[in-house]
Amino acid sequence: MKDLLSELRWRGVIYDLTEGAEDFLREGRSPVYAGFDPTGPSLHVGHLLPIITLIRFSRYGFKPIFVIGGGTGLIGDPSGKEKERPLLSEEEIEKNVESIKGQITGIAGNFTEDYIVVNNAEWLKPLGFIEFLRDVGKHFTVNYMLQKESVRNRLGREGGISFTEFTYMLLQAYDFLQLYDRYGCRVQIGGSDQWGNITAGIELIRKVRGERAYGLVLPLLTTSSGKKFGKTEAGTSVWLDPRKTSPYRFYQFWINTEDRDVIRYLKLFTFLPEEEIKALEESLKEHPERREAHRRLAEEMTRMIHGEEGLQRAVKATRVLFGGSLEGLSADELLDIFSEVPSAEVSEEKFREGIPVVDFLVMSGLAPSKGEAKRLIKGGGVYINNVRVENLGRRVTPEDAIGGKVIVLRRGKKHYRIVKVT
Ligand code: 383
Repeated sequence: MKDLLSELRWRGVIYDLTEGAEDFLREGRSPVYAGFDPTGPSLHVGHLLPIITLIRFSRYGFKPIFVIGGGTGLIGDPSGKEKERPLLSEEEIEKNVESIKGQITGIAGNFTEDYIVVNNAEWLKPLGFIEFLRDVGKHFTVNYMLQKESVRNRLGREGGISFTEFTYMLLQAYDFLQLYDRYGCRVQIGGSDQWGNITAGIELIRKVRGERAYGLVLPLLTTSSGKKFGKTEAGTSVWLDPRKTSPYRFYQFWINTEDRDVIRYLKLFTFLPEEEIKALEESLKEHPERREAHRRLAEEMTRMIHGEEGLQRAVKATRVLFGGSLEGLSADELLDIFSEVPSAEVSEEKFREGIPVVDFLVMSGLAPSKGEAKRLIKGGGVYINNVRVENLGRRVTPEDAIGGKVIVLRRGKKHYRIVKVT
């Protein structure tokens, strides 16, 4: 790739740019920033695009600054929100700041050492109200603030907008000024919902320092079938925290990308070069059944967030669903992998001396009758923990329970039952 701007264009990263931004990105250099409010204990895949884009900038000499909104998070950004948010407590915000900081350094550190993570509570908390009104508020008319989409959207709505959220844009504007003063930062990026806040910062820098600053906003993603990007089938967010979304689920999220979206996502989210993505596009066209593009996307993303080991476990877990070995997987991982599979329970007591496999199959609901169970076993179509049952007289014993807790039964290629020992 020749230059940042053409790479960003080719990847489809640019939704809009402020005036002069293209020239500055071509010829100028300065740190670049994006902000993340710690409204929860974890980031989700919806936050990844600005993070990855900042890392892309770093490759062209723009040092990335990740701002964690320990101050702004106490106020609440109305952008893109239909309703006023409840305030979060200071303790909660502080806790969230720490975990989000860890997530960001965990990702950025894989790619560069030359980046900054800073908490805006550092300057927002000591800022006095009178000082704020004189040094920041005075540079904005209420008329200007009322024009912002984030405010307009709420004016006609029930509940309106509080003075607190109304003021949010000025805090983000003040952040940009602080980053300009501290680091010479002249570029801010964010999702297109951030346009109003970013341009407010550009205004402030122009008014109080007489300098130009620039903004670039990224597309808000939707899938080709019109759903909001970043949700599972069940409608829950895909989190970066492995305790909230396991690496296996994370991998599944990416590998289940619709065919129409997979190349777009490879461009937006991965660092694969143009030629490799072209080759994957070719493969998708010629051999869609191989799912090479999907697999590559899931691999790149899972490795980026959960490391090589997380990726290997996710791949292994995925193979289990296709009859692969269960070796090395824990009971909890198996419950996660098979969470959509019907399950039965057996008490530890009843189970202690073992249960004849034929009975076990009926009890679990995998076979309708003993006769059918026998027929299935004879036909070689029954598996315990993905190992074929060869012997009609076999008993299922506590030794079969993985971690003492779970037995995976399978009939044929894909009919599974989970039996939990309670
Ligand atoms: C805070 C202080 C700044 C600059 C930005 C901020 C945060 C910003 C915000 N961003 C969203 C968030 O934190 O609320 N006011 O959840 C999301 N971002 C990024 C991206 C996105 C935005 O973190 O579009 C999605 O992820 O900009 O909604 O000085």
